[in-house]
Amino acid sequence: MAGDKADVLMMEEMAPKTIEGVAKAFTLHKLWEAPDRDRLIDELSPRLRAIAAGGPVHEHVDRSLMAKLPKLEMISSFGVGYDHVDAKWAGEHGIVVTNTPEVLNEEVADTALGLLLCTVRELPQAERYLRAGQWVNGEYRLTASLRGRRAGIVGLGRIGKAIARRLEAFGLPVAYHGRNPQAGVSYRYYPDLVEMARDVDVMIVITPGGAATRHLINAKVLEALGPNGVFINVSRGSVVDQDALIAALKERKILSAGLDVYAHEPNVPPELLTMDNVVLLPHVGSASVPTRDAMNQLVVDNLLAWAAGKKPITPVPETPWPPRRT
Ligand code: NAP
Ligand code: 8YV
Repeated sequence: MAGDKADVLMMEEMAPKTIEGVAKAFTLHKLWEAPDRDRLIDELSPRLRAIAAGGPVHEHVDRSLMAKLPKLEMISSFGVGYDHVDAKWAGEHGIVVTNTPEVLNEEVADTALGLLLCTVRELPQAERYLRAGQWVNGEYRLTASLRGRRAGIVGLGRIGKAIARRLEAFGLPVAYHGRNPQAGVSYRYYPDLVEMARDVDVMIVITPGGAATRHLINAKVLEALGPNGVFINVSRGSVVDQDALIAALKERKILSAGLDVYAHEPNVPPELLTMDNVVLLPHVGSASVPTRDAMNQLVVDNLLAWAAGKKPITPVPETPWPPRRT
């Protein structure tokens, strides 16, 4: 087998640079182009050792797929969040999963702050007002302010800390909630999310998605955030009970929301589209050319490291290296 290119199954259409990078070093199989996906997977089953996953569709790599691929060793996933991959099962079955952390921290934090400013100061609404030619009829209405607010971050990880630094620069006191206090930070830690929601009037969510955080933000949390509360979600749509959020916005239980992520992307509930107290982005947290380039390169580099018999650059915590079956 020496000299043979390993087969790599790509789950969805990734960026051209990733497709090129994978195709150069491996035999690439494009699942999204297969006329019969099950048949392609059956054909590859005796020899497939690696998968490239992640992208706008978030095509799932679940245990039923992995169980069909007895030679599978490696899943290189695009994006820092990997809730579309059953990493626990992979780790237990000797499969390493990699993601693309760190290279997007500052970009996503910039987006979060941009979204916060747009939401509080209604900047997209004001621009729409101008474009609609309404300025000549009078000034845009006065808005809420970021001044005097206290911020609570849900998930003070890599990106959460980058958001916190920006909030500090904007003069906002920062608190945070997570399962554990973070080392090396002086921000106030709240083990109880509702208690933090009561004490802040800006809440920014930046946890992973998946079962452990599903509907972490519910009606009770939003009610505690209160009628002056600004809610920002740049994590995953699954982290928020979307119906409860829509109800809280409608009933003015919170002031406004800025959202980059939704429960069923790319579908956005029509009710949100008609509200004037929300700012809606189409999951663009990391979506700049240089940051996406760095993420795409890391997808390829992780595969190359694995193919060279080295430790992949960014394995996720659920999948130890060297791999072992448990
Ligand atoms: P990270 O460094 O792993 O940080 C995640 C943080 O969430 C940690 O502080 C963790 O603290 C906390 N957390 C995890 N599970 C939790 C739970 N059940 N309850 C409360 N807190 C919990 O990850 P990151 O690199 O900052 O990325 C975070 C997430 O942002 C990604 O997983 C992804 O979903 C999202 N993201 C979105 C975009 C976008 O385009 N909108 C871009 C990049 C990332 P504890 O372990 O102490 O709980
Ligand atoms: C990705 C993200 O662009 O890294 C993540 O977790 O959410 C984004 O940066 C997204 O996963 C791909 O659509």
